[in-house]
Amino acid sequence: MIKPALNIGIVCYPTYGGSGVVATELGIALANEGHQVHFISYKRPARLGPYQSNVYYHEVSPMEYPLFDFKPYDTALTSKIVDVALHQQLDVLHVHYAIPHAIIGFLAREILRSKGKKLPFITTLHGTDITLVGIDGAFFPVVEFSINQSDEVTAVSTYLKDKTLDAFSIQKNIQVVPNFVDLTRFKPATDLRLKNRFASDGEKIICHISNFRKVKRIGDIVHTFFGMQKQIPCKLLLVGDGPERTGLEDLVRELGIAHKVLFLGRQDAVEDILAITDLFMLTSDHESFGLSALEAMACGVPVISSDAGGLKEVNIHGFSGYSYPIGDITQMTTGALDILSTPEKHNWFKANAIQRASDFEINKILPMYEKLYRKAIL
Ligand code: GMT
Repeated sequence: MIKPALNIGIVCYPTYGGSGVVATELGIALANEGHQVHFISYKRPARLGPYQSNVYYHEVSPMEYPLFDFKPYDTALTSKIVDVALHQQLDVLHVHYAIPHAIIGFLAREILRSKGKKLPFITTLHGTDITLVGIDGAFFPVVEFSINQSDEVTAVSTYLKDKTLDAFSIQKNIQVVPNFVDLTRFKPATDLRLKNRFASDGEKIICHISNFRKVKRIGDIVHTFFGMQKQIPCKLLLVGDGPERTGLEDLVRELGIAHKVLFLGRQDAVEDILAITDLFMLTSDHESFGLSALEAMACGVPVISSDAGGLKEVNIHGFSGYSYPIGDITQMTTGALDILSTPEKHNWFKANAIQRASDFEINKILPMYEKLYRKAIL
């Protein structure tokens, strides 16, 4: 039996953070399945791209008023959800990142209930909304309450589910729905011209992509690369931007490797860069999943990661790469050199990385969300 298409509202951060990327890719995939998808945010999500069928974007712009030192975004977002739900006949709302979106989902649902409209909401927990920010006293009671009030709750890894259950008093079932990757977009390169722009023949490309926050411990990657470049010809591509960038630029100058480290800034087409990469590094302090590592693996790139949080559920030690204790630069250097030591070994890890990434293929994960939406609507 063909199931009817749904009208789905998606609330997310529109910037370069992982939760916004997951929300956007999910919305696009749902639209491709024939659902009507309405993104509600303060800026057009970065990965949304140009017009696509079944995808709509509703911008939230809280008004200015002299009384407001802080513009009341939460109130404006709630009002926008209520408006979209009523006029676009939303069936379900999916909010990504608990703060403040889960409590806003609750408010919108209750306002709509008072108007005779049902709008169940699903909250997806992504990581720092629990591990760093959510547990802070400034947010704790609201996060706990709004998780419990959600019609359905998902977490992107078993680690994050367990963390949430440890930190809060949760009565709801939390379903693990892992992040996903589109293997038709993230795939190994066939045209190596881009690689030649960064590296000369025989030089290996090491890459890291993030929002350059302290939690990513990019200094560990620079120190690992420092050890590697003494042994093999290689270049380090650092993609992204954020508060740590200036300090990292100073560090590579101090180490005398500035000519081998390229800061590429924020990039939209990360798949093109990953496709010409030989080894990816993600050595964070905390990581509930590590989407960039999965995207690298889909491109046939082995990963050196820390064993933080959900990262070890993604990168399998000794198979798709190596996973080491946080901050263990010595082992990370040895492991990276081992993966790249011979073409045969490198190819073995590359093939395994693709195989592991295929466990998270978007077509395997999308039905889990669709099933949850239909359950919440009942
Ligand atoms: O840390 C980031 O890059 C941003 C953050 C977010 O929520 O925007 O990412 C979290 O969600 C991603 C998507 O689910 C996960 O892949 C990241 O592991 C997670 N970050 C942390 O847990 C630090």
